[in-house]
Amino acid sequence: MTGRRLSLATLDQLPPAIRRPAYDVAAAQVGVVHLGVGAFHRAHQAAYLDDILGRGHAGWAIAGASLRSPETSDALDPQDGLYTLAERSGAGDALRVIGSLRRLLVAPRDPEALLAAMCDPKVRIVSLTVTEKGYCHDPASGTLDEAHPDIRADLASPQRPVSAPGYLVEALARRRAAGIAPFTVLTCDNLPANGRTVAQVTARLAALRDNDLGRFVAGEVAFPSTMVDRIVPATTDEDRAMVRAGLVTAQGALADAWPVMTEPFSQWVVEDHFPSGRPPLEEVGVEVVADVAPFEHMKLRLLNGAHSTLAYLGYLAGHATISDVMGVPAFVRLVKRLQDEEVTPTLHLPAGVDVAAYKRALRARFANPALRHRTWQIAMDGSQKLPQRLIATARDRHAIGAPIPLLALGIAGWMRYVTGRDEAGGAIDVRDPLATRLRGLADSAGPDAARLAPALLSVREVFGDLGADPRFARAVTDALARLLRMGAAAAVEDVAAG
Ligand code: CS2
Repeated sequence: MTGRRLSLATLDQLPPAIRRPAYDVAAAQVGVVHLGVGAFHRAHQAAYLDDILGRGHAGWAIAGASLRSPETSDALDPQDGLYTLAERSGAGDALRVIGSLRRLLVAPRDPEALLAAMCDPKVRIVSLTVTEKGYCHDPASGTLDEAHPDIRADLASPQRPVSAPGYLVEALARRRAAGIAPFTVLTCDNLPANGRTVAQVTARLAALRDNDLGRFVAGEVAFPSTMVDRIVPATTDEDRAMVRAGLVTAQGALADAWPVMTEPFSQWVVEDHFPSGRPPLEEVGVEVVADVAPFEHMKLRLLNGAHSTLAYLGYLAGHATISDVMGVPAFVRLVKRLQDEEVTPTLHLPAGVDVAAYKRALRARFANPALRHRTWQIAMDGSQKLPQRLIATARDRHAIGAPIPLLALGIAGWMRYVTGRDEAGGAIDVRDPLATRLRGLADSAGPDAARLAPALLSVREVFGDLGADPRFARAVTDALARLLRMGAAAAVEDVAAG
C-alpha cells in the first residue's frame, strides 16, 4: 500500500461528512478480546462497540486476534487499528471510520501475547467470529470433533494452542490458576444454539485435559447465545479504490489497506448472561433478551437458508452475485415460496416480530445492487452450514409429514455444486473442510441422481440420521434428478412455478 494512510495522525483531516470516533481513541481501554478479526466482526460488533465508546464507556475497546493469517493485522497496524466501514445501498455509500479496534494480535506469531491479553483482569469478554468450522465440532451433532487435527494438537500441547476452543480453555485455565474470574465467552457465529454449542465444545476439550477443569468450564463460565446479522461481502481492490476516492484531504487522498463493505441494516440479539459484566449494549440498539432461540431460528432459516439456496443454484445458473440472482424473477419466486411455505411454518416467532415485513426486508437486502456479494463466497463451507440452514428445517417439516420440494432443491444444489464441475463442464473451486471427501463420493457415483444423492446423504456430519430416511432421500433425489436433467435455471423456473 503506497501513499498516505488513514491513521490517528491523519484522522482529523477527513471531510466532516465522514463519521469518525466521537471519543479519545488513544484513551480507550481494552475490555474485549476478539478471536477472528475478519470483515464480519469489523462491520458488526466492532461498530457497536465503537458506538459504546462514543457514549463515554471507555473500557470496552477491543484487542482483535487473527488465529491464522496475519493479513488484517499487517493492514491495520500502520493505521493505528483504524479502518473504514462503507455502508452501501442504491442510495449511495456512507463512509465511517471505526476506532474500537485498539490492538491487533496474530496468534501464530505470538501465542503468548494473545493468552496474556485473554488473561488480563480488565478483559471481561472474549468474543469470537471464527466461522462455523473454527469450532472444530461435528456440524450435525454440535459435539467436539475429537479427531480434528487442531484439537489433537491442542491436547498434545495445551499451553501452545492452535484452535479457538484451545485458546479459550488455556486462557480460562490460566485465569483460574491466577484467581482471576473467568471471562464470558461470546460467540457471534451462525451456529445453531451458538452459546450452548460453544459451551459444549469448550467444556469437552477442557475435560479431555483434566476433569476438574472440564467441570469448572461447564459450571463457572458463561456462554450467552447471540443472533448476529449483517451482510458483509469480502473486500475487493475495487472497493479499496472506492474508499480511497472518498477519503479526501487537503493534502490528497488517504489509503485504507483493508476497508470493510456492508449494508445499512444491522441486528444483534444477545442473551443477557454476563456474570463478569458487559457494556450497556441496549444503549446502541442491541436487543438484550432472555432467550435468543426464536431470533436465531428465524434468521438462520429465513436469511441464511435462503442465502445458501440462492448461492448454490445461482452459481450453477451462472450468476456471480446474490443481487444478480435476485434480478431473475424465478429465483425471487423460489425464495419467497421457500420462506413462506416451508420455513415460516417451522418457526416459533419472537414476540412482536412482523414476519411478513421481515421476509420482505430480507429480499430487499438480497437485492441491494451496491453489494457485490459473491455466490461463491456464500457457497463456501456448505458442509458446516447446511445442517442449521436447511436440514434442520427439513427435519422439522418431515416430523409433521410436510413436503419439502423447495428445501430439497437447495440441498440438491449443494450436492451438484460439490461435485466440483459446473454445468458447462468447468471446474468449481469448492472450498469446504470436507471438499476432498465430497468430491471423491461424487466422482465414484457419477452424474446420476440415483447414485449421487445417496452417496452424499451418507455424510453423517451433514445429514446426521436424516440421510437414511427414505422419504427425505426421495425428495432430495428427485430434486437432484431434475437439476441434473434440466440445469439450475430451468429447474428453479420449474419448481418456483409450483
Ligand atoms: C452468508 C452469511 O456467507 C454466508 O454464508 O449467508 O455470511 C450472511 O451474509 C450473514 O449471516 C448475514 O447476517
